[in-house]
Amino acid sequence: MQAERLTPAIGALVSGINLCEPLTPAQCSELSALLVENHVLFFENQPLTPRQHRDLAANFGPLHVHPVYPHDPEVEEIIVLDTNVKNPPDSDTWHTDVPFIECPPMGSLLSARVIPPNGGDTLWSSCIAAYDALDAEYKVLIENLTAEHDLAAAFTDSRYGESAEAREQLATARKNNPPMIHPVVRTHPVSGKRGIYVNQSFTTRIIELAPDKSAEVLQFLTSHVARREFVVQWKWKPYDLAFWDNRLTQHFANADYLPHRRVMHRATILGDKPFR
Ligand SMILES: O=C(O)CCC(=O)C(=O)O
Ligand SMILES: [Fe+2]
Repeated sequence: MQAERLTPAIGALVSGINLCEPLTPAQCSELSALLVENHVLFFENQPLTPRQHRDLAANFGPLHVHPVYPHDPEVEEIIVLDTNVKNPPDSDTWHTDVPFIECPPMGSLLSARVIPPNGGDTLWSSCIAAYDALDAEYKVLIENLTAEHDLAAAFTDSRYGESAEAREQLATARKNNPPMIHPVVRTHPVSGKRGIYVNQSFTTRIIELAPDKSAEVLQFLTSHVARREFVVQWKWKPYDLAFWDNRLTQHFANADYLPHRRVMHRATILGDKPFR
C-alpha cells in the first residue's frame, strides 16, 4: 500500500490495495493509521458491490442505518444518494455525517457509481487544521462551550416531506433522534488532536451563549472551517472510493451538475461519544 499526500492539511491518494477482497488485520490497522494521519483517503478503481462495500466498512466498527436517506434494496447499511432533476442534491453545505446522535460516526466510505460528465466534486476540510489556525484568545473563548446538533435542521419538511409517507418517516426520525449536545471543541480519540466540532448543516445553537452571540460564533467557526487552506477537493471517476475520518473533518458536495444524474453509495461507521 502506498499513500501520496494531496495537500498540506488533508487528504491522501492510496494505491496498491484491492478493497473488493477481504482485508487482512494488518491492512485494517494500516488503513486506520493512514486515516488518522491524512483525515480522508481516496482509492481509485474499486468496483465494490453493496455487500462488499458494507463488509469493507464493517472492518472498522458497527454500521449506522440512516433514518431518512434511502438505502440499497438488499443492504440497508448502504445509503443510495441518487441525485437528479427530480431529487436535487442537498449535500452542498459543510457538515459532518450524523452528528445528531450520542456516538456520531467515526468514518464514512463513499463509492462513486454514476458521475456527471463534469462537476459534482466533493470537498473535505480538516477541522484540526482549522482549530490550530485560530488565535489563542479565540481558543479560550470556545474551550468549554457545547452546541446542539439537530437532524431536523438539515432534514426539513420542505425538502424531505413531499408525500404523507415521507412526512411520517421524517416525524419518526425526529422522534428517535432528538437534538443532541456535543462539545464545540472535541479531542480526536486516537491522535489526541483537538478540532472544531460545529457545522453549518446541523448545529443550531451554542448552549452557553445568548442567541446573538451563539449565531455570531457559529457563523464564524463554520465559515472558518471552509477556508481553502484546510480543504482538499476530489474530482470523481466511477468506482473511486473516499474514506473519511468523520470525527474531525467536514465535507461539502458541489451541486453544479444538474440536469445530469449522479449516484453515490455510502456506508457509515459508528464512532464514540465526543469529548473535550
Ligand atoms: O455526494 C457526495 O459527494 C457527498 C454526500 C455526503 O455528504 C455524504 O455522502 O455524506
Ligand atoms: Fe455527508
